[in-house]
Amino acid sequence: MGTFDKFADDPNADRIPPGQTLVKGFPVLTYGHTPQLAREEWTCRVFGVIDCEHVFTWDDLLAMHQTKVTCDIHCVTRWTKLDMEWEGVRFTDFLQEIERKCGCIPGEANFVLQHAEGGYTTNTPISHLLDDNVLLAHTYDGKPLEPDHGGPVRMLVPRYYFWKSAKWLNGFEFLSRDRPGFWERYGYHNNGDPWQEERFSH
Ligand SMILES: Nc1nc2c(c(=O)[nH]1)N[C@H]1C(S)=C(S)[C@@H](COP(=O)(O)O)O[C@H]1N2
Ligand SMILES: [Mo]
Repeated sequence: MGTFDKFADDPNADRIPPGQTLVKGFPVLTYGHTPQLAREEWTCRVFGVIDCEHVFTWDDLLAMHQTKVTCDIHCVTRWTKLDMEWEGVRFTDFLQEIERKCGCIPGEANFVLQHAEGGYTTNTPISHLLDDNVLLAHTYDGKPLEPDHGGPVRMLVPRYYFWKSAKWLNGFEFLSRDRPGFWERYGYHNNGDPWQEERFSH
């Protein structure tokens, strides 16, 4: 009671990080042009400090275990959208496929740089990608993911601001030392936790 009275009329208040506002629609935030890629044309190259390079295809992705995720998304431009429904392949399941092709992921591969069509990148410690709801997502709201939102395949990393989820995903680079991605080089926070308001690095 008392301090929490202001939340009494909003059952979702504890799901909205500081400085965020709920939206009903699904805003599009893209730097540059929107690639138009058919699902069958999609590829994802894995490279860096792993034992081999490998290119996965759409058929490879479809053959992997498929997972549905319902999550809340927080964008650094201050919108939050609740209960978004996605489907795709868990990053942890994808990692197992990488290990099958390339051998074990070496212990020195502590960071991952997501690469996207058009040159966008974003970096995270590999540990941030091991949550059950981190997906290579190809379906949103029961429909193929639209090009504006990163279709045919985007990353989904719900626990961090949405710039940490690359649209038009086309590669994972494994790194022994962290390397800032596109927005991280332009002053966005390296970590990007919405609950800590890690928006900018200065
Ligand atoms: N390839 C690529 N991925 C990207 C971006 C981008 O410009 N290019 N923008 C990022 C940012 S800043 C946000 S907030 C989300 C927006 O995703 P949406 O357009 O589906 O809302 O995608 C992220 N991933
Ligand atoms: Mo963003």
